[in-house]
Amino acid sequence: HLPTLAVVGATGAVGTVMCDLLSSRKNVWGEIRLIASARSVGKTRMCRGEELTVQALTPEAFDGVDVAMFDVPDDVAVEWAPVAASRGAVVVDNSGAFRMDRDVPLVVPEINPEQLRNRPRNIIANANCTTLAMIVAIAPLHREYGLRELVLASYQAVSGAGQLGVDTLHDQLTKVAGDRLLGSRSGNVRQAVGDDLGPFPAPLALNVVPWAGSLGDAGWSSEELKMRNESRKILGLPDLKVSATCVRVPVVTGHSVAVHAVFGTEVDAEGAREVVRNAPGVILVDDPAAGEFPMPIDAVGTDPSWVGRIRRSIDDPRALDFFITGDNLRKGAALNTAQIAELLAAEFTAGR
Ligand code: 2RA
Repeated sequence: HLPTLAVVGATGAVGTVMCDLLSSRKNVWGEIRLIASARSVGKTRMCRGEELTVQALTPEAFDGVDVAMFDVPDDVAVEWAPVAASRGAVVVDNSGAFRMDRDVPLVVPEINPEQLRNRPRNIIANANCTTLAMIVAIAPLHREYGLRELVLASYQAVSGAGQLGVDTLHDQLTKVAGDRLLGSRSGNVRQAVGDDLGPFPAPLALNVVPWAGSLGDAGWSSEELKMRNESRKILGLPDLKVSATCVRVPVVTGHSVAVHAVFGTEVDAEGAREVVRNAPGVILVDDPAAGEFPMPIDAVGTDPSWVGRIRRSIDDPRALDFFITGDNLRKGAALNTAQIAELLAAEFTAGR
């Protein structure tokens, strides 16, 4: 018998992509159970060609479940992931609640699949979408050149803040469309957009907002701290220097990161391109003369992280500058979760 899968948070932005992925990837699952909060119970979703009815989040919903994917807010994950684990499920959690827990591996299948075995709590964490989009390209370069430091600037899409983020941007774009004075000295974007900012601290339409997440220590945002802490854990480099500035941009889906990476040895751009060409989960899109660079409008809906603009730093022969774009709902969330869950499914199938 094939393993039973539960998808918790099945009706959110990530859950919806998850159902698409489960319908298009190799089918390794027996029963699939969709689970969500009270307001979604009874809704139906197409998954793998079957119409499934969303069930309530209760302890009993996990009975007989082998693998449970969670895409819910941190506080819900803190309460419910241990419940699912106590009922015998292995949990793959996409919230921030467990990522830095020493007893919870933070797994990216292309980079550290061996960590999957080390799961005393039967919980495995999925990294933050901004970290994930970037790290699949950083890891092979680290293996080649020995990473010492990362200086990062993100360009994050509104779907990172869920469906409400997407709806907010589209509503704002409607409000600012057509007024050619907006964004100049004589046209006030704040006024045109009004007070409804959705999940963001400022208007996103015709703007960039240097903020994502909540306020952490010393002025750093939670998103910036995640990029640092999660990169260190995934790469197994506890002393890696990381400085990130996280910025929200008026893009629907596709997180991008501008990277300045300093290595232990001298680097060259063509060598780095070769590394990226041969690495799993990334594609090289690096021909500026032909107008080819990584961009969200092209990367959305695709699995790999797109890497381009690779240059050796002019002033440091050990440093590379480059640009990465990845679909924050796919590799950034649902796809990485699905890949981890498929490795677990293979364990179940082999063990039976
Ligand atoms: C964002 N990374 O883009 C966050 C969501 N997990 O808002």
